[in-house]
Amino acid sequence: MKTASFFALASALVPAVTAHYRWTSLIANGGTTAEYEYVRVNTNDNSPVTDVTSTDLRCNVGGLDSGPETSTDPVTAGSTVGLALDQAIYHPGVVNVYMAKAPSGTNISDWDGSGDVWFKVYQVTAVTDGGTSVSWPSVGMSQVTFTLPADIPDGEYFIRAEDIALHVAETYGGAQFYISCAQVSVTGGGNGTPGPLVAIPGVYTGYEPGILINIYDPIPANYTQPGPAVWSG
Ligand SMILES: *[C@@H]1O[C@H](CO)[C@@H](O)[C@H](O)[C@H]1NC(C)=O
Ligand SMILES: *[C@@H]1O[C@H](CO)[C@@H](O)[C@H](O)[C@H]1NC(C)=O
Ligand SMILES: [Cu+2]
Repeated sequence: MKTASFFALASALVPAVTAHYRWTSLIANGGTTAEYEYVRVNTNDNSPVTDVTSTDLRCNVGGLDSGPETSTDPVTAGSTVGLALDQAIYHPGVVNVYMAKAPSGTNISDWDGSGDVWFKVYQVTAVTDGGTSVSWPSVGMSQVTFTLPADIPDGEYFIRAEDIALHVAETYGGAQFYISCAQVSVTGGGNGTPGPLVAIPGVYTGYEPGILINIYDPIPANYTQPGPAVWSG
């Protein structure tokens, strides 16, 4: 998914680690938790998902099977939560964070996140200036955090982080999705109505202007963040 010269460069800059940055750890209760303690482990070493119609888009390859070995972290509504990466993001692109609430009575370790259940809680978009330059603030980030809305209903949720790498996104299927799902149990919440709700897969067609895009030529004069609006409670 990358050129030989890029791989050599990345290898030189980031020695002795897996090829790609991975969302490995939940951030909650004032700290960063152990790798894959509360994050569902994948089986593809985080090679990117490129098929937006695949269920792999939901929690990465293998992520629908690794729930039983993943713990669920208690968190409080209104507190700061997030996901941390094993190394900083190095592809130009954008980040979305979605959540989905397991049906009451369903153990989230056994849940597959299917249906129109996902809402966006946070995003990192591009910065454009009318076509002279574009910057990607997610590059260099090694974590994203956000405030859990105070009125989010109590229950068990996925927190799903998604980096959409756009360096070879000029052809259909070229955008690369780096994904992980964490498991949390929210208490102290309220009666908010998270939304708009979308399905994953389903939320993207792959033809969105922010997904099927040449980010180099011409330099984008504007950028449309993929996915629904952020719900902030
Ligand atoms: C949910 O399932 C996991 C994995 O099977 C288990 O360890 C955990 O105790 C269950 N949680 C509850 C609240 O039953
Ligand atoms: C920029 O704005 C135009 C006009 O609204 C739109 O057609 C185009 O898709 C946008 N480009 C991006 C990358 O969002
Ligand atoms: Cu890559």
